[in-house]
Amino acid sequence: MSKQFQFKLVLLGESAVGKSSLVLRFVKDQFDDYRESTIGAAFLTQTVTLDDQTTVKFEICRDTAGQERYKAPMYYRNANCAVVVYDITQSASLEKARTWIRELQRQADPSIVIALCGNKSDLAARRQVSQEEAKKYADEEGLMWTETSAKTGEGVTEIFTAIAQKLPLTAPSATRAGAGRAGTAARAGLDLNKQAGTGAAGQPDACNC
Ligand SMILES: Nc1nc2c(ncn2[C@@H]2O[C@H](COP(=O)(O)OP(=O)(O)OP(=O)(O)O)[C@@H](O)[C@H]2O)c(=O)[nH]1
Ligand SMILES: [Mg+2]
Repeated sequence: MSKQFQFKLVLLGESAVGKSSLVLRFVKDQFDDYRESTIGAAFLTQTVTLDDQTTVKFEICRDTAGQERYKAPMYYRNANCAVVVYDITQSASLEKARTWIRELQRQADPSIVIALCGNKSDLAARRQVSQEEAKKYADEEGLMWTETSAKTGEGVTEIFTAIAQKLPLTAPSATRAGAGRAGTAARAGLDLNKQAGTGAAGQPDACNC
């Protein structure tokens, strides 16, 4: 019997680091060089297939504009996982990411899975944040870490798949990650199946945050 798990994912980070672009790449496999700053919160879904039997559907909600920080607790309340994004060409954006992570560690559900994501890896020639520095910080804090490019697609599927693998898959259609980190034993043959799932991938939907 196949099982579908559902988790709420939020993206946090300074304005213009590429949060909306990462979602657009993940959900629709598109990129827009002139993406406008997010004003409202869009709600999208995308499904990752872990194996023949198991799919993880992400409700990607509260893709907030970086400026809207004062509304933060609303955005990550009930989130099962968070992608905290910085721009590898802007060292100040890593500082902002650290602030978000501290806040999540203090205020979010203790079982939240946090991934630190250095976006714009295609702009490595303008790099201000070294991989060593970011990885060291992530290791110290026990976070997942990777670099991505929403522009080229590098690392994007991988970060969401890695999150899906780390989430506690204990009950079908789980909407809360309240069951600890159980059920994360290694699963072979990971792949992303963008067509899978019950909902139409990429379609805005009602947000129940
Ligand atoms: N070169 C490059 N540009 C990127 C990448 N990701 C995003 N951008 C560009 O960076 C700018 C900001 O991207 P957004 O996705 O709007 O950033 P955001 O974090 O959602 O910004 P706010 O909604 O204001 O918080 C846009 O011009 C994007 O085209 C990337 O991986 N590489
Ligand atoms: Mg945005």
